[in-house]
Amino acid sequence: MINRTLRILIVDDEKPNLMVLSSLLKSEAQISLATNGQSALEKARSLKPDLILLDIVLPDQNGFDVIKELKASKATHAIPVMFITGLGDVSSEEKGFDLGACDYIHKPFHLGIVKARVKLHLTLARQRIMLEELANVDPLTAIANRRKCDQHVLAQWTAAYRKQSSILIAMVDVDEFKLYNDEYGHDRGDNALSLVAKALSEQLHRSGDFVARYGGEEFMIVIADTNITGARTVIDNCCNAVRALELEHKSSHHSVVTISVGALVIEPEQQLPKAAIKQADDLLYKAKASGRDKVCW
Ligand code: GH3
Ligand code: MG
Ligand code: MG
Ligand code: MG
Repeated sequence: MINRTLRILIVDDEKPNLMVLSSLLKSEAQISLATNGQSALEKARSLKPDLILLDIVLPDQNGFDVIKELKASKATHAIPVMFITGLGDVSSEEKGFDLGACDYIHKPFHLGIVKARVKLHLTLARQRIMLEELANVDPLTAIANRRKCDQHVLAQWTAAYRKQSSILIAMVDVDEFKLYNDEYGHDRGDNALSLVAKALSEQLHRSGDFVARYGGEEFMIVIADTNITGARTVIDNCCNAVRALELEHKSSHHSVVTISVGALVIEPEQQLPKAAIKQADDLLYKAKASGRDKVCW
């Protein structure tokens, strides 16, 4: 199930069209409006709609140029665009599809047909969101999975390389978790992992902060644009937050569930992601060897 309302951006320079279309579609999605190409592009970037209804004849740039810009940008290329236009000739329609439109509706439009086609594209959007979630989210903890993590690390590394900034990579592992399962059973173990994931997420407030379940009882934290001081604070907060859950763990030396962390701040010019992850792993091993419930830098 998708837990958010879908969004449609309607772009048309004629106010009566905007009024008719928004009143027709407001029961299907949250509606935003734009009356020219520039504002359409801005709203597409900021609102990230699930569907754009795009007029072609607009006062500034035409709809073909707008879709070209949408498709050229990483932030907007996946948004389905449906033309709704007075240009009824076959070559315009063909051009619209060539440029990546998902549909092409002629004006004057028939209300029932517009609604039916919009509903179809919203259904496809919902299915796409669900597939993305299945591909990227760990079902037990509801945070990102390993697949998403690998993509994220690579994307952050590339961005940091370009900006000449640093990123934190931290490998987190729950201490003595095999013994936890042995003592309290697998279900309680699952529940503890969910709570640990939630505690870690709650310490990561900025938009560049990221946590994923990397494997069984291992998590990875990635923080963009950071320095060693900021990074240390966040990681210490994560360890404290897990300890503060006070999940009883009788067979552990620490008597509650704790984590060990191997962490480093990398400068992408000096280190590839794979080498950084290997180093975080080695540091984690050191944290384990030196008694657990520790962070090694
Ligand atoms: P260490 O402190 O050295 O990390 O010890 P550990 O026992 O945590 O490490 P080990 O690698 O020996 O065991 C990891 C345990 O984590 C064993 C495995 O059953 C448990 N685990 C992994 N994934 C899950 C899961 O999804 N649910 C539960 N309940 N347990 C899991
Ligand atoms: Mg127009
Ligand atoms: Mg482990
Ligand atoms: Mg462990």
